[in-house]
Amino acid sequence: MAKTSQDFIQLEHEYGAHNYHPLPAVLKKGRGVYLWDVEGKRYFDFLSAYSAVNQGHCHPKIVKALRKQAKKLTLTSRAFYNDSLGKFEKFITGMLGYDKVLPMNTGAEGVETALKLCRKWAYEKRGIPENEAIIIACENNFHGRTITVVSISTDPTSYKGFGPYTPGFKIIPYNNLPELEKALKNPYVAGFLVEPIQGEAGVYVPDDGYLKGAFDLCKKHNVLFIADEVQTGLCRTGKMLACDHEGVRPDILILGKALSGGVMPVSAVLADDEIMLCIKPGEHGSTFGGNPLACKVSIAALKVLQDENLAANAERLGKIFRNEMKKLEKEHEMVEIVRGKGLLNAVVIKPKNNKTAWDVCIALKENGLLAKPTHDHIIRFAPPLIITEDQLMEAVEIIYDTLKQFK
Ligand code: IF1
Repeated sequence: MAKTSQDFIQLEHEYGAHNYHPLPAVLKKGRGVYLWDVEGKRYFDFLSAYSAVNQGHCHPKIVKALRKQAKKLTLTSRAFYNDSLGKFEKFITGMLGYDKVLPMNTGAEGVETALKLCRKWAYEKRGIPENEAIIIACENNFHGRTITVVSISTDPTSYKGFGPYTPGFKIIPYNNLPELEKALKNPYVAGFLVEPIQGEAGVYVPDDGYLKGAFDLCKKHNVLFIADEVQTGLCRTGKMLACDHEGVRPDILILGKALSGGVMPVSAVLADDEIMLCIKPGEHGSTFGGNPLACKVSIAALKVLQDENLAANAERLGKIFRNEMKKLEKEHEMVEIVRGKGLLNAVVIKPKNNKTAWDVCIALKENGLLAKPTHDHIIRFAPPLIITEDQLMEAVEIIYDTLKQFK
């Protein structure tokens, strides 16, 4: 009977695919900003399941909605109507200001749905010849793990060995308007898929004005601006959507992760009728997309974001966090730069005495804070958005003390 962390790690090694290299923390309980491992040790969660638990682990209001609906009706499939989907659709389209929403499950499915919508719109509304549509994406993107999505990745870890790749994409540098303008000269370009901040790439925040400039260029060429806000959306960067920082309203908006508060997979694509109605009945969907359980959970998760003013909290505490980390930049040679927006931040670690970001994360874990390096030298710090200033300062202390160990 597995009891210790090592027992559970061994079980996963023995019986599970080796498609991850997790930090050696075996977690059994989560509440708010905290996680507990099987030995009862408590941690600050500074990854938030990659921004899926913005509302904090096991938020009581979201769990209550889950339990209530789970006893009534969990899944009907879309072969029939149900009494929860319309309520969810009305709620989220009203909240975010779009005509319609197409509900799916994972973020990757949301991205695939957006790509299909864009292509359909290209052929039906833009008059681009069938099968000729081109969608522009950015270097160092991360949009998920399906074959079409890894076809546009520039990270060999994501795409190598999974070819042949889906055609119909053009990759350009991120945060580079002249390159976008050049690519838009191709009359077959139908869409531009972009993360408002590149999370996996290491929390790359583009220059102020990039999103607005890109949006305006897309409008000039009648090309759809498609925002992947799976990670940056839902208050993570200090606004409801990261695009809100520049007043950009994406033509197609992709959400996931915190759309359920981390309770179950829920994703969604929002667009206005001119785009959304290009997909006709029977042309797209999924077994679980828009299931009653997901709908009720998601309404509760969205209400928590609003009721607890999580965007404002992320904005305020993110500034405090970056100020504290910037002090570290001065004092500590391993801390190269700090960057981020709201509570999506990253610290670039300069390896010292062959100690890398991984070693720092192991030490952080020993000191009670969980974070994960992205690539070899960047540590993303993204706590649940419900974190208080006191909790944040306690976590900053842990980061300070841990980095001192590497002096
Ligand atoms: C893993 C990364 C983050 C995403 C954006 C779509 C998706 C993601 C901007 C797809 C998912 C997850 C996937 C997860 C780890 C995590 C991740 F490290 F992989 F890149 F957050 F940065 N768009 N990101 O960030 O959503 O299908 O996963 O629901 O694959 O290891 P999904």
